Amino acid sequence: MDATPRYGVRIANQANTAIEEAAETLRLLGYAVVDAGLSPAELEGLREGFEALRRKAASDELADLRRRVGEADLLRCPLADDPRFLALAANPRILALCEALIGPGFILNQQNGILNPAESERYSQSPYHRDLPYQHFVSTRPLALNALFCLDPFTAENGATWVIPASHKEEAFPSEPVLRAQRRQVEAPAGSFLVLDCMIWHGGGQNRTNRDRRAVNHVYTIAMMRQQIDLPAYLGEGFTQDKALRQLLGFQHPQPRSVREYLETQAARRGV
Ligand SMILES: O=C(O)CCC(=O)C(=O)O
Repeated sequence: MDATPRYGVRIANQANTAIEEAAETLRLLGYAVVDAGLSPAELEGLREGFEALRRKAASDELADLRRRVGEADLLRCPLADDPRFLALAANPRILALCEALIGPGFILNQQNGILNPAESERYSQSPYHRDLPYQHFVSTRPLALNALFCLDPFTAENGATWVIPASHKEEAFPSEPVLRAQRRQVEAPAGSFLVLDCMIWHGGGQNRTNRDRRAVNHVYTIAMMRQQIDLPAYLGEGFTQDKALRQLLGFQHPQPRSVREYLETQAARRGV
């Protein structure tokens, strides 16, 4: 690619791969679209899995509780019930992006199936928010990323996500005129991830079509942050012995409940 004419430049970024390009875009704007690299059959399998879990969630023992807390359009932690969602959480392109931006040792904080319902005014993710809610700070590196997998295409008609570009670099929520002038709706094809710096202000759009718009979000964080659900406790010790998956799911970062447990964890880590 020919270099764009410029002058006075002494320092310039280089992006030689799609991941490097996405990482630079995320640093600059706080969002980027990344192709997951899945086959049509894999994408279809995830859609089937999503529908099966939705049917189960509509009538299982937690259905009433979900409705009471306004979570009827959310599927919490689908990877616990279907290995296809575990593979999605471990997508190599997203893990490479997390490695580049968060650094080694990041963990999965949460995975949720999200439904933007057909012909709806709003849903749980419509109001603008940060994925580290109630936080107002600027950090030089991302502490957390959200990789929102598009099971369906994200379009202006079905409520693609609105973002306020570069708002991860400002502490405060923008003023109303700036928000309205600068917000941008990000369209993305099915099978891609919309990746967000967790400090960017964003919200789901209005779905004006007669079909639900389905997505699966993944929040990855530095290991010091508490997971939404304690995944090692929820999944159980026998869930996987794969070392990389155990690191991703937080098994390598147990929270000791006593000084003895803390010392024992340290001794096990050092092999002493
Ligand atoms: O559904 C969307 O478009 C936005 C999802 C969202 O806000 C989130 O995952 O935090």
